[in-house]
Amino acid sequence: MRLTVAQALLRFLANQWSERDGVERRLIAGVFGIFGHGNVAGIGQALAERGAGTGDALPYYLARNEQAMVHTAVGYARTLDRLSTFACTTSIGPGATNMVTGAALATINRIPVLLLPGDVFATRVANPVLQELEDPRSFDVSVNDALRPVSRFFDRINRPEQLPSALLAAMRVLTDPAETGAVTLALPQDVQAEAWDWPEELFARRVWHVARPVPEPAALERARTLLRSSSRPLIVAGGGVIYSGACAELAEFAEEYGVPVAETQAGKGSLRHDHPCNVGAIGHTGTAAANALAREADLVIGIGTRYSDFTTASRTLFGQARFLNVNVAAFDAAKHAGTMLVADAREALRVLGPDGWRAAWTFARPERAVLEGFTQAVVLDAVNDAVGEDGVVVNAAGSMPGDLHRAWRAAGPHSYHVEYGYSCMGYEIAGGLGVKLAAPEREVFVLVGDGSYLMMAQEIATAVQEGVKLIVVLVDNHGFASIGGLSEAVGARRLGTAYRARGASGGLDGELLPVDLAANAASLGADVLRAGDRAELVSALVKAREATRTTVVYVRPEPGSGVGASAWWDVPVAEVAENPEAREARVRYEEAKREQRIYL
Ligand SMILES: Cc1ncc(C[n+]2csc(CCOP(=O)(O)OP(=O)(O)O)c2C)c(N)n1
Ligand SMILES: [Mg+2]
Repeated sequence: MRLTVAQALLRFLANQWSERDGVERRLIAGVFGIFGHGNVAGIGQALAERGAGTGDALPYYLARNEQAMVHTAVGYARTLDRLSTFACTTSIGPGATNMVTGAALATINRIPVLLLPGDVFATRVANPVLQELEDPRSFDVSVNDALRPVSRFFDRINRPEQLPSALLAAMRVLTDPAETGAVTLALPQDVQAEAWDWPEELFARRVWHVARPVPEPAALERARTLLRSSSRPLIVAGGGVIYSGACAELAEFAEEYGVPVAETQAGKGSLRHDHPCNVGAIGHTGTAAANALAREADLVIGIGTRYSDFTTASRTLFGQARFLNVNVAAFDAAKHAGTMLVADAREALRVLGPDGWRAAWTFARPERAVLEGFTQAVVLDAVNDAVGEDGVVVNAAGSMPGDLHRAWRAAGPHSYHVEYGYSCMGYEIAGGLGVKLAAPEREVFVLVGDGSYLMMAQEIATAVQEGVKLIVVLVDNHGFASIGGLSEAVGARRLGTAYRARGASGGLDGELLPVDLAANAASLGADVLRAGDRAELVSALVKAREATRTTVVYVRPEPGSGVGASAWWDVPVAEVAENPEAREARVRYEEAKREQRIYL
């Protein structure tokens, strides 16, 4: 079949399916793209032609920023347990490098996205093309090489014949639960438009079976032996529990063997918040209840977790516990010199428990704080009520992720969507759009700080364009509450963390800026509601739920609402300093650091 490389690529993608537990879905749900000279005549032409020829197999979406469209693909794929995602097409140069941050976020969170940046001419006849990086040492380098370290598979299609094997490799990585992340196929702009005679079988319907590896018998025996020797086990449930669909099995295991379950950010919602075995969030942003257990546990059973420093309180949390790590990726299973059980979480939980064994300790569940005034904690509590049983909350960076991790009452595995692998300011609205595209029947509540909003608010226009309804709760505290607090704690005097004009002293300590973010949201096409206290917020949230259009609820809570941390986080403090706060902070830092356990 004679087609251009771009036409062949799209025809191939439209025929790829994922399958798990007998359910098939389109692996590539559609294409997000921003066009420029690097993709308009290749992928752009092919998309236009396919739209006319083959209906809605690969719908096209126009985003406002290339980074944002990768976030949207991540929000979508995470909501669908990584079984379906979007392709993202860009021009060459800035359009392509705008995706680097999105790619890093996807890979760090182990979420599949397919990136199709345009690239400089393979023939090089017309070079340097507009936006080409010229490396005097090698003509083989382009800006797209910046995507290599943040991609789990990267290839550049310099000749049409290279396309089929590159496509198969790309689909394999996207659908491999241990390998998945950003997959990049860089497409030189001349090659995209080049025709070739393709074998028809390239376009056959192809189903990618998403594996559920079962534990190796000997490894299972080692894990059971370890469990039998433990009387105070604690489960740390990570995102892998949710992606595997292992929540029911986790609940059964915890109940049957009497094991408390603590949750990471990605794992929050693995158990309902009111499940008797759920002791809440773990780590630096964890509950006092979970962290107390972590300090006493003799065995940590990590399931589908990558053990970030927030989870381990920078390796100060788990006293003298040993580790049993259930993970589909050997890389994660081997962490902390753990006993490795390389397997799908659901398959492992079904067979893991040894006969007659039961944990021999009692545990307390976290207590609910009493809330007053109109602090951030009160805002989150009111949003929590509005999200209810069927909504979803989305967030990523600032002071909210910690408060949410600790205090949010999650109704289920897909009701809590906090991106905390990359904690990327700007993910919130773009990611929320992806969540809503994946779960149109649910109300999606995006919580966004003013700092994050100012980085990437523009996808509100994309949501309006698509008629996709989001509820965005915009929390304005005039700057970086999170980093402001951290700055003070490390002796950096809150430098550069408030949105204030340059003042008489020459520093950024003048008047609050006359920036009206509510008006900004309205200008992007959203309906906007302002709320000044809890009662107004509650009624605004009711209105927002009833609305059919994207609605922004704008709040300015009182400062100082953060709940104190019950475990440490390693942020190195200046070893020498003139200011006394920094010197005092250094003393505290060195003291805390002594608790750090250098696991293998
Ligand atoms: C892209 C990006 N840049 C910088 C940071 C570091 N950082 C983390 S939180 C934060 C401030 C967030 O401000 P805002 O969204 O207003 O939330 P608040 O802390 O006020 O709750 C910064 C700068 C980040 N996480 N992501
Ligand atoms: Mg802020």
